[in-house]
Amino acid sequence: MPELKKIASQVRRDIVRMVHGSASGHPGGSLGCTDFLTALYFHAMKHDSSFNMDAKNEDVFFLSNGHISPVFYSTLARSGYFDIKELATFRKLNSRLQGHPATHEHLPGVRIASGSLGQGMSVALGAALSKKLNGDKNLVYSLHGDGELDEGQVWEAALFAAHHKVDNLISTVDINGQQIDGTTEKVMSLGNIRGKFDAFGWTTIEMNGNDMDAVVAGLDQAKSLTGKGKPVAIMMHTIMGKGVDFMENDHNWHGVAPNDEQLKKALDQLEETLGDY
Ligand SMILES: Cc1ncc(C[n+]2csc(CCOP(=O)(O)OP(=O)(O)O)c2C)c(N)n1
Ligand SMILES: [Mg+2]
Repeated sequence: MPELKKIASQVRRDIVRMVHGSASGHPGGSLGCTDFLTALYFHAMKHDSSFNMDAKNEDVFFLSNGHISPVFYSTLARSGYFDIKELATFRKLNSRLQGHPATHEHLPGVRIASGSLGQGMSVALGAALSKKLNGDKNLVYSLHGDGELDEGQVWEAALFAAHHKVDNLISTVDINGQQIDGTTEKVMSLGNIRGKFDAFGWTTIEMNGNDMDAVVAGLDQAKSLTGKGKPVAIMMHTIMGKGVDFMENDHNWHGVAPNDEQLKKALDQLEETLGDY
C-alpha cells in the first residue's frame, strides 16, 4: 500500500508539471483520478507494457473522459509503456502526447481517441464482447466523468450492456460534482447516478476514490462481481484537484494550467517519490 501511495504522489507531480510545461491542459480531473489510475495499473489490472493493440489475454482500459490525459500519460509512463522523459512533450507540436489521446500518434497504451465525451463505454462494450467471443477471460475497464454522463450515448451503451449481459466490463464514474462550467448540479443535475445504473440493470458499488485502501478494496470487490450476468459500475467519489489545496473542489481548475508560482506551491504539497521526469 505505501508503494501505491508513493506512485500516486509522483503521478500528481507529473500532472502539474506537464500542464505547467505546456501552459494548458486539465489538472483538476486528473488529480482527482490519480489514486484510481494508480491502483488500476499497479494493482488491479493484468496488463503488458510491451503493448499490442489487440490486448489479447490481458485486461484493457479505456479512458472515456479523454481530457484527463495527464494522469493517463503519467500512469502509462510510470508503468513502463514509454520513457518518462516523453512526459515533457505533453501538448507540444508533434508530440505523441496530444492534449486529448489519439491513436494516430501510436503512443503505447492508448487504444482509442477520446476527448469527445460519451464514446468510451460503447468502445469498451465492443472490446468486452469480442473478449467473450474469443474465449478471453480478461476484463475491460472504462472511466467516465460525471459531467460526461450528460451525453446520451452513455445511456444507450448502459442499456445495451445490461441487455447483452456484458459481465466482463467494469465502468467507473468519477463523481467529483464538478465539470467545465460549474458544479454538475448547476450545469445539468444528474440526480441519483447509482440509482440510474441500478435501474439500467447494472451491479453497482460505491467507493471513495481518494483513499488508496478504499480504491484497492473497491476494485477488488468490483472484480469479484464480474461474471455474474451483469455489467459492474463503480460510483467513485473524488475531489477535483485532490492533493493541491488551492485546486480542490474548484471547477476553475478543470482545464487551466498553474503559473510558475502556483506550480511551486503545488509541488511543495506533493512529495517527489520516484524522481521527476
Ligand atoms: C461531446 C463533447 N461535448 C462537450 C465537450 C467539452 N467538455 C470537455 S470536458 C467537459 C466537462 C466534463 O465534465 P466531467 O466529465 O465531469 O469532467 P471533470 O470536469 O470532472 O474533469 C466538457 C463539457 C467535449 N469534450 N465533448
Ligand atoms: Mg466531473
